[in-house]
Amino acid sequence: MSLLKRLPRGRTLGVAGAVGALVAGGLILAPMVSASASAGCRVTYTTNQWPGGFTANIGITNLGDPVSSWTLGWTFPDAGQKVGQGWSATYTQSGSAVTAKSMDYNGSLATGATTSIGFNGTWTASNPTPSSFTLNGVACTGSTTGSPSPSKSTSPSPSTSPSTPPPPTGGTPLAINGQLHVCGVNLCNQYNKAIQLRGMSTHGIQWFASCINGTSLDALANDWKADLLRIAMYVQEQGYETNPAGFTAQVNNYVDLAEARGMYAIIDFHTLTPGDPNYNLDRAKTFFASVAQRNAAKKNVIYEIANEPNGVSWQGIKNYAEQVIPVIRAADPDAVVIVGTRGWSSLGVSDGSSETEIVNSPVNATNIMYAFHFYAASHKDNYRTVVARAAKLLPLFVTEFGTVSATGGGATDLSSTSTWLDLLDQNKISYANWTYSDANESSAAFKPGTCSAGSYTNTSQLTESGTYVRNRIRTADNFPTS
Ligand code: IDC
Repeated sequence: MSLLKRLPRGRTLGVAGAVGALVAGGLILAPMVSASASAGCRVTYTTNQWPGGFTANIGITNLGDPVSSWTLGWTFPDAGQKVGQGWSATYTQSGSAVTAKSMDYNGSLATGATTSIGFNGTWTASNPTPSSFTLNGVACTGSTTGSPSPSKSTSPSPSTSPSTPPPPTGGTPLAINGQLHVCGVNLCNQYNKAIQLRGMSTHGIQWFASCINGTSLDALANDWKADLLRIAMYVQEQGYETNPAGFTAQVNNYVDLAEARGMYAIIDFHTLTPGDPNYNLDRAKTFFASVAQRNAAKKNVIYEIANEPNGVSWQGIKNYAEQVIPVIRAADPDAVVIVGTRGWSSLGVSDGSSETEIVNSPVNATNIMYAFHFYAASHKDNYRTVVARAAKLLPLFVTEFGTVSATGGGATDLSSTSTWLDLLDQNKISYANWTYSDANESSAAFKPGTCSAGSYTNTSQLTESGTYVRNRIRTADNFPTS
């Protein structure tokens, strides 16, 4: 895995590299496409609609021999349905007939590989779902026509089975792991293997936007070798509530910057004061409907619906989650969602409770994880005992931790931090450190003035916390692909 970690970010091995790897593995690949080539496809088409408009998300799975480009075709059942702005394909509509042609970067589809495209559309009378699709002219029935080519029929490799994605075509965390999902108590990658993501949280993006830009995120991806950026969008304290459209756009921009560098992005609805997330329920629904629709086709987005509930019961948090999660699912059905927990996301411990209240009354939703936060100088063995126990029962994600006290300041406690991170590593619990900023407080990774100076790779600019956390994060990942 250390080999993968060392690949330059953004570099793509491409199909030729993948084929070479198969040959090197002892398989015999037919160099030519014979007349009996196999073709076939499966298409999923889901929509989120409102009066007059809709978003369509389309999954295309190639069940036949590998293709280097593709055209998906379908006919709208209603003459009033129109394709508007689309992504990940070039769309053409003539009457009710639509074609979506692949782009340079997603035209290659190995046997069994899936790619996702989508568009925003409009409708007038009704908006029925198209029922038949073609890929390169062949009907997508979910089975294949023609004989499989010899390479496929003799291949024992799971990479060519229709249910397993092909090998990764790049070395970034996102390229290797693809769309994530929750499996048991773990976070799993596209190969259904448990993984741990390690990265950094922004400070409040209303205050420290100067620290998040292409240059700083190049450093986070390439120098820190981080897998993850958490985008802390405060709702109060001059945050989202003061300018919903502006903060939504800022978050989306950071999602794109992280994606371009092969990193995952947690969209953190950073509620803090007041502590009851229901205070922001309407804002949360509006915000998540928008970001989930906009980012539905992306594989790097994880939604964190409430940062640190406090002064509120678990039942109150659960009620909130069960109203916000369906809003996200309607637009982005396959993304992982993280739910904050009682007592500043302490699994209830800071309120004298424990994980038991969640185990006994979990959020009624699938593909979700629960947040746990710690500050190493404040939270020690009694918290670790609960996390060690809860890790066997609940999918946990440490979306925020500090090496310092819960104030965000004070002395670092690197001994406690190291004990914590070892526990998280052992249980493959993903984490993000507070903060990738130059705030004048000891939890910040950079010394004051770093962000205005604009260079992020000189280690003399790191604080004690930044030095320690960078060294932990930049060790090799372990992302199994088989
Ligand atoms: C802190 C910031 C600090 C800011 C304060 C109030 O570090 O600069 O003045 O918030 O907005 C949390 C919260 C996180 C806190 C952090 C440190 O999620 O917003 O940031 N902390 O106090 N939970 C525990 C600690």
